[in-house]
Amino acid sequence: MESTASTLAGQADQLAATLEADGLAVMPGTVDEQTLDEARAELRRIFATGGAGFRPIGCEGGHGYLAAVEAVRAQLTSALTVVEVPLFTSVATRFFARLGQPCLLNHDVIVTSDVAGTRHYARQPHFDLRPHLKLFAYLSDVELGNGPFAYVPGSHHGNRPGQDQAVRSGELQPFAATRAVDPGSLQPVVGPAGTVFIVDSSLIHAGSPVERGERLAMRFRSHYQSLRHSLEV
Ligand SMILES: O=C(O)CCC(=O)C(=O)O
Repeated sequence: MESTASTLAGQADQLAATLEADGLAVMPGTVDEQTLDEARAELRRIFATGGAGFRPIGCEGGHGYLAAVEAVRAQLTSALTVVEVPLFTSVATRFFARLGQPCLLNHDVIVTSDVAGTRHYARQPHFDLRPHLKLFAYLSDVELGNGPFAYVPGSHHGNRPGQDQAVRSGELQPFAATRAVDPGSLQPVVGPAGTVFIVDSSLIHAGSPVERGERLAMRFRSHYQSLRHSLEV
């Protein structure tokens, strides 16, 4: 019988290959209902109180808060069990090995609630200013009408040279360059609550508008140590 370690390594190899080819890979597995309920309650408490250690990220008509994970760990005990899993660590380690630079795994977290009319900077197709790996988790069912994350498969390849250069030099590209992109054909990621996916931030992507219901989500960012997020969006 195959050992757990070699099964994990095989899954991580496969996910890392999908991430490399497409720029996005959906993690296998499901999250149990109790964990989802508790994680949702944790996010609702942050939205209701403003959450000690979090700061708002400029989201009109919805909620969006950002924090360093270590500063808010106690407020996200169930939410963190969804994403602090060995499979992600294995994939992320493979991803960051490409440039041979040290990284900070799950360094910061953004928790959001998008409803009809919510507006924020991520509606516009872009790639991210600071190259990183994003771990995205839906805590509500996400269908076409309620704001799926959308991306152009393979578009990270075109943006990579500039982003790799940013990592090597420590100099970010101009913000405007990250928005002057051809949105091509954005493909939505739909899935039930508990869907978790990994995104190469060099990918062209956007948050689709919500037409009905709510999209409750969290995203964790893993950074090259040299270009860690300064906790600005
Ligand atoms: O909210 C979304 O679906 C998109 C988020 C996004 O663009 C980002 O994290 O850079």
